[in-house]
Amino acid sequence: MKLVVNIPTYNEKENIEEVIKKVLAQSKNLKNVDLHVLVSDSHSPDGTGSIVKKISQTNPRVHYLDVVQMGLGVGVYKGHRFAVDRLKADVLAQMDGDLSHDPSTLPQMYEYIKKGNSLVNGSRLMKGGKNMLGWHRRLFTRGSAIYCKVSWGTFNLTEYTNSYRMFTKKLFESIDFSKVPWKSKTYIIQPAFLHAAIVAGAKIKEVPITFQDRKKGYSKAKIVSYTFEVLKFGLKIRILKSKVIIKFLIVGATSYYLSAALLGILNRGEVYAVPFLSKFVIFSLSKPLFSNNLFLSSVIAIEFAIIYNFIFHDNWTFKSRSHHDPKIVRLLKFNFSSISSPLIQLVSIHFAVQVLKLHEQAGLAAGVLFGLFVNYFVNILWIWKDKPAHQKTA
Ligand SMILES: Nc1nc2c(ncn2[C@@H]2O[C@H](COP(=O)(O)OP(=O)(O)O)[C@@H](O)[C@H]2O)c(=O)[nH]1
Ligand SMILES: [Mg+2]
Repeated sequence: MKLVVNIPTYNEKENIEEVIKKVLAQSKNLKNVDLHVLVSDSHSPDGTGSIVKKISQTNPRVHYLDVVQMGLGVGVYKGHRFAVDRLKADVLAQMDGDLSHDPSTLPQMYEYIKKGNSLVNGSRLMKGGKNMLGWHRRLFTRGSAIYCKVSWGTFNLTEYTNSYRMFTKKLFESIDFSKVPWKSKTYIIQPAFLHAAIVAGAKIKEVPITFQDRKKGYSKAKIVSYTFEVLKFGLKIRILKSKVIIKFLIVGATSYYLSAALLGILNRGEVYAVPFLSKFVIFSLSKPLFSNNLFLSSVIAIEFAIIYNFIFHDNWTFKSRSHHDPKIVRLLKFNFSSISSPLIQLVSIHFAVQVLKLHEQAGLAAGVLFGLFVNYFVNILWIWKDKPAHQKTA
């Protein structure tokens, strides 16, 4: 089993030799592991490159890669790519090149990989973890974690902006890097890579780590622009996640207006601009189509709404989800599940009036909202289940 620890660097001449030595010293705690170190350097002007190249000439476990362009994400992505393609790594790890991360956590991370996890995330924020940076950096770490948890909906993960991690080659290969902003000049690669791993179906385990402040050299973090990118990234994910719900509500609202108009035409021969305000007649026939046959008109209008909803949900709202059942089965399931809404509304109206002594409209409003909620989940858990298998990456 070959493990390559990728260390992205920019101007780390005071630290890099000691980091390499300390990582390789973990060999004794990593039984049956062929441990290698790769330094992915952004052409540091301070001579980091020549120090690493010199070590690599005498130690075959040490490798140097000049990624040329600036950016932590460039070092991370190109370094791992090189580790997989050229060094034939099976397992990949990454850590900072300034001794902030303690290499003695590597064996524990590796144990979790061996147990079947595809990514092990070092966390300063879980029980046992520590962050020894100044208060404003601790605030950034903690604030980002809360923000990412809420905007991504990942309440099981505690840490998002750290870069001490280990993962399998298989996971790395299953990530779509065209969607990861690895060329950015901020450190957005750290949360973005984690998110991409989640999307790729990673099995994640967190381990507590202590993050020491660097003793030598200087920090290249640009916290203001990094904060801005973390906010932007979370917002993008939230919007993408909300898209399906927004489509679901648009289809529901338009179907209500169309079926209200149809009911009016069938039952009375009139369409109101606002469904139940007869003052605003916008269309009128000389004679209703089903001259006051309320039952028949209602059934037709309701079935029209169900079919309308089905067509749009099938082709638009839930288009990217599984269409595993034949169309007729999906339509029948949808018809069946649509009955739940009026039933919920009926119970809700009676419960509001008779038990809670509230207005009947309050009962209806609560019933409509609850019915929508139930319908949405029945749709995604029963009719348009999950993503198609070919879109699953791990
Ligand atoms: N390849 C590469 N590595 C970088 C770049 N900027 C920072 N790093 C490395 O990323 C790691 C973390 O950077 P650091 O400045 O210590 O940030 P901090 O720990 O958040 O204050 C260190 O190993 C840096 O040398 C860059 O532009 N390219
Ligand atoms: Mg640092």
